[in-house]
Amino acid sequence: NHTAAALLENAAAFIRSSYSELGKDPAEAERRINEITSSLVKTGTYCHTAEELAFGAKAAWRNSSRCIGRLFWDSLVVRDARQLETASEVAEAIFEHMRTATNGGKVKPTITIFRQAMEGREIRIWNHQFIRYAGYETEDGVLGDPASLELTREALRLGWEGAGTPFDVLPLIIQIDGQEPEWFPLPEELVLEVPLTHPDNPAFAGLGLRWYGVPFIADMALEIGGLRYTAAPFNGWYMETEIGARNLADQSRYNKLPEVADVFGLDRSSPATLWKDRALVELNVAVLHSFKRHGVSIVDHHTAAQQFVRFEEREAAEGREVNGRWTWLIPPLSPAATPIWDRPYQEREVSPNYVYQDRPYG
Ligand code: HEM
Ligand code: NRG
Repeated sequence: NHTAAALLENAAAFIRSSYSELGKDPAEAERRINEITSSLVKTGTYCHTAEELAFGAKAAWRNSSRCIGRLFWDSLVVRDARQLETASEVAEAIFEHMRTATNGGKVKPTITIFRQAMEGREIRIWNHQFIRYAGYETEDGVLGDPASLELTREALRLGWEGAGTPFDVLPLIIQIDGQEPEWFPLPEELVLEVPLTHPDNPAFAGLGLRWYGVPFIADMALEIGGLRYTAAPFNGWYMETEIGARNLADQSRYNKLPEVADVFGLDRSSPATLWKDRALVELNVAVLHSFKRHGVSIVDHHTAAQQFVRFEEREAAEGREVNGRWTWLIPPLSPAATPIWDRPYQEREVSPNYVYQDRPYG
C-alpha cells in the first residue's frame, strides 16, 4: 500500500531527526520506528508520544517560512488535548487556552493539539482565529471586517446574532467528524481588546478604533511525521503592522487611512502629499502606544526584524538552514529599513510544519 509506505517513511524521518536533536540514543529511535511499524501494520496509523508531539509543534513553528517571530520557537507551550471528543469539550479547552495564553496581557505563545485526522474523521475549527470581528454586507458596503463575510453568514445561519457594530466578536464554530457544527459564544472576560488612542493626538480616539489583543490562528493543520492535526490552534503576540498596516489599513479590510489622515489634518488632494504613508505611520504609532498602555504584549517591526536576524544566527550556529519566504518576512511598513530587506531566503517544503487546509464551509 502506497500511503502506508509513505506514512512509515515520514514517521521514520521525523523520529530519527527529532530523537537525534533531543539527544537520544540512535538505538532508541530504531526501537521506536519498529514499534510504529507494528502499529501501522495492525491499525493503519500510529500515535505520537507527548514528547514527540511537543517537539513536533515547536519544530513546525521553527520551520514556518512566513513567520518573523521564530526566535522564540523553543518556548512554545504545548497543550495535549488529544483525548477530547465532543464539540463542548473542544470549546472548553479553547477557552482554557485563551485564558492561559492571554495571561492578563503578558502573552505566552501556546498551542492546543486536538486528536489527529483518521479515516475521514477530523475535528475542524471553522474560525480563522478564535477572536475575529464579524463582517456584514449592507446597502452601503460592508459593516465590520470584510475578511469575515463568509464565516459571519455561517454563524448567522447556525442561529448566532450579532449586535451589528463594526467590532462584533464572532462565536467559535466547531465541527466534529463532518457532523453539523456547533457554535459557542466566547466568554467576554476571555476576549482582551485594546481601544486605540494616539500618544499626541487626542482626536484619534474619536475614530473609535480597536483591535483584539491576541492572534489565535485556528484554521491551519499541524503536520508531524506523516500525521495531520486538523485542529491545532496556536498563538503568539502581534507585530503592530499586522493591525496598523493591514487589518485596519487595507482597502479590502477596514480601510481607515482616509479617516486617520483627516484627524491629522493631512492634505488628501493628491497621492503625492504622501498622506497615506503619514497616516500609516501614525496608525502604527497608535497601535504600539495603546497595546503598551493596556499592558498587552506586542512587538514593533524593527525589533521583530532584529529578533529574526538573531534567530537566523542561532540556527546557523546549530547547523540548520532557515526556511524563509522573503515576501512575507519583510514587514509591510518601511521594509527596506529592516535588516531582512537585503538578506537572501530559501523556501523548501519541510516537515513538521503548519499548513493551510480547505475551508470546511461556504
Ligand atoms: C506568520 C509574527 C508566533 C506560526 C506570521 C506573520 C507575522 C508573525 C507578522 C505574518 C502574518 C501575516 O502577514 O498575516 C509572529 C510573532 C509571534 C509569532 C510576533 C510572537 C511570538 C507564532 C507562533 C506560531 C507561528 C507561536 C506557531 C506555533 C506562524 C505561521 C505563519 C505566521 C504558520 C504563516 C501564517 C499564514 O500563512 O497565514 N507570524 N508570529 N507564529 N506565523 Fe508567526
Ligand atoms: N496577520 C494576522 C495574524 C497572522 C499571524 N500572526 C501572528 N501569529 N502574530 C492578523 O490577525 O493580523 N502569532 O501566532 O502570533
